[in-house]
Amino acid sequence: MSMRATFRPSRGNHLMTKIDTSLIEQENAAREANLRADYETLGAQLARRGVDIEAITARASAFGVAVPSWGTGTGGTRFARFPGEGEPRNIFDKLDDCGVIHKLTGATPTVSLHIPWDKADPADLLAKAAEHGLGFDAMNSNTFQDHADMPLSFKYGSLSHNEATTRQQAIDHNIETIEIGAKLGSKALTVWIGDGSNFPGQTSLSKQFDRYLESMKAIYKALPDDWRIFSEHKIYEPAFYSTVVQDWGTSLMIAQELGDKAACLVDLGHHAPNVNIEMIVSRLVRAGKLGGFHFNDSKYGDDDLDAGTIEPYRLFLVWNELVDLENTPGLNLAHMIDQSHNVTDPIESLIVSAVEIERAFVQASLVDRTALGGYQDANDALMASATLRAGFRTDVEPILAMARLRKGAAIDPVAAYRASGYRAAVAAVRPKVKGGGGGIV
Ligand SMILES: [Mn+2]
Repeated sequence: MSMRATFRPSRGNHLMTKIDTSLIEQENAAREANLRADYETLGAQLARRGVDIEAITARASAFGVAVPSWGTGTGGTRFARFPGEGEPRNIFDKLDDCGVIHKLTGATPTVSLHIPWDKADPADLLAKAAEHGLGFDAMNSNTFQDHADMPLSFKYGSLSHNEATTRQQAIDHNIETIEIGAKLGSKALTVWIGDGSNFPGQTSLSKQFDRYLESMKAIYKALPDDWRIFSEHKIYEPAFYSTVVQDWGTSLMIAQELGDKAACLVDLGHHAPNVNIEMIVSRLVRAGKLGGFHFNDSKYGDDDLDAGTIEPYRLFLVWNELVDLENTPGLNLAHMIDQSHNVTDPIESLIVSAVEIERAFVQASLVDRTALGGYQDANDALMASATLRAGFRTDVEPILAMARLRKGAAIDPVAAYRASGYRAAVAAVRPKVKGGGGGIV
């Protein structure tokens, strides 16, 4: 498509595409003494609880979550998008921004791409990713909007469309996304569709789901042996009456019907309000069908707010299940962020979000599971709950910061980012984008 000809990686000029290592060292030098004092104090406190701080710091160091390429640009709502300064112009700018996030946090070693938005020559993508030491996580297909180079419209559906020709177009796009991903070292395809209906009676709920399953089986057949396919459910939007893959029950049916290479992807914002998401985690792990996560936060619906900003305890409880079940045979989870940044610098939001997701993981790692099991067996609800919350209440910032310092990332990533002047530098070469209609949500 036309983007392919236009988007080329910039080489050999003076664009700022990285944060200087010396700047991070300088920023860290100003904070290192205080960090070491805080780390020692926390280490002594954890030792009294029978926890070796170094073992926890090693877990924090090994932690990684994928950044979504689309998260580096300003998102928007159905009503409007207000672009920021120095918005990435293409996937190569996005990969530069992802490189900045990883260099400062040391916690985002992979990027999740979206086709067609990120379509480019795979060799160029690999070269740009290598510049930043980045790899590629799950690929995302897109049949929730029309493509300039496709003859048929997805207005009335894609994989579940009532016309076989439109379903085939959607299947072909998913297979092309797999083929691009295979060249990039990705090992999974995430499928989320907007198919559904806006009026009762508009479509046959049963036939529509049958058509969807038939299409997914065709995509499944095209998966390389070492690939997985993730089914991502979402309760509503853009179809507001019914959605084909609306909840984890349907997602589980899909994964079970497709086969061993199929699993469910849970997006934290894709549920009805107050749904017990940690229980869904537990059930899907039990079924051997939890494949991955899209982290974000929400207040009312699929808000795509920054992880940990609204309900940090819920994020902790999800991680508590994941840590509790982490030794389940065959469990292999893809952790990804899926957020829309409307009023912040997307790089700063992604930095803070990655750290908050890691924080919840580390706090969950502090839960005394032997004591918790004992209280559960004794029906001591009060002490069981208190044991859980002891992990959540612990300020693990010194552990997170020490893990970053040791891998050459920043003790205070947002402060280092602001000190670098990266946004102003890229704004000088990335033309200002005009605001407009609704963004992608
Ligand atoms: Mn998602």
